[in-house]
Amino acid sequence: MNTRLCLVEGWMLLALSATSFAQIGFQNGSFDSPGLPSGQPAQALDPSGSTFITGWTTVPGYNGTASGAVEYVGAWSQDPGGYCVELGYYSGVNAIKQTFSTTPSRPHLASFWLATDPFNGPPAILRVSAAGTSSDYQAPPGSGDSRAMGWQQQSFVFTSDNTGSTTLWFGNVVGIPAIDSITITEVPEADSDDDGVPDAQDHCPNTAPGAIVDADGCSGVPAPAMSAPMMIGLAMGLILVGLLRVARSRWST
Ligand SMILES: [Ca+2]
Repeated sequence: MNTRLCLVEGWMLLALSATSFAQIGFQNGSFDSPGLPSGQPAQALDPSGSTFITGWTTVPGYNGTASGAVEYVGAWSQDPGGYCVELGYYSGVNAIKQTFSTTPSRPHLASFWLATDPFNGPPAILRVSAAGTSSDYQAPPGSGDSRAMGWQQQSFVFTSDNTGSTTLWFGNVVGIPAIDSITITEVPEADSDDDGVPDAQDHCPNTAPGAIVDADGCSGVPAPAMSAPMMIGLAMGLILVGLLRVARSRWST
């Protein structure tokens, strides 16, 4: 293998390792499965124990009770042509959850879109929880227009425990929050010298940029003590001093 090819492969590996990757076990974050028969705009689901929505189960809400319905809604989804879910419909308390595999003890980012039922105005409050962490989110007020719900994107960060799986839970605390388009991303481990070996496993945490490294993150070549611009500046300074000395010696003779 020639050196150039090796370098290209090294950079490809670096690029791959620097890219966070979607959580493979998580499914149907946009609620578009199973869908509803043509002409049916919504389906009220039992507030606990329904597995109608692919990958999801309806469960008791934040206070341990399950009432009202989880509403599976077409037409006003965040993703055009799809479906979304409304929690706490109507004047109820309920939640949905999904369990999926996760790399142990890694930070994860859950992104989701949030709105309030357009015809039940006061801003809804949604609770999200996973792996012992939970956060509340206030949605914008109901817009009164199902075609312009005022969807807002939100982020929830959690660290997976050491069991190899995580349960993500969404429930209403106030009103009727609508949720849609959920994605889970594992946050890549810190890699200060960007050599593709995470800091926790890197025996040489300061390798030169672009160096080809082994499994321990070592290249055998120490990092330069000075940056390239500093070295160029120093070289130019030395040349200038040299020229001044030559000029001075000429004038003094
Ligand atoms: Ca959707």
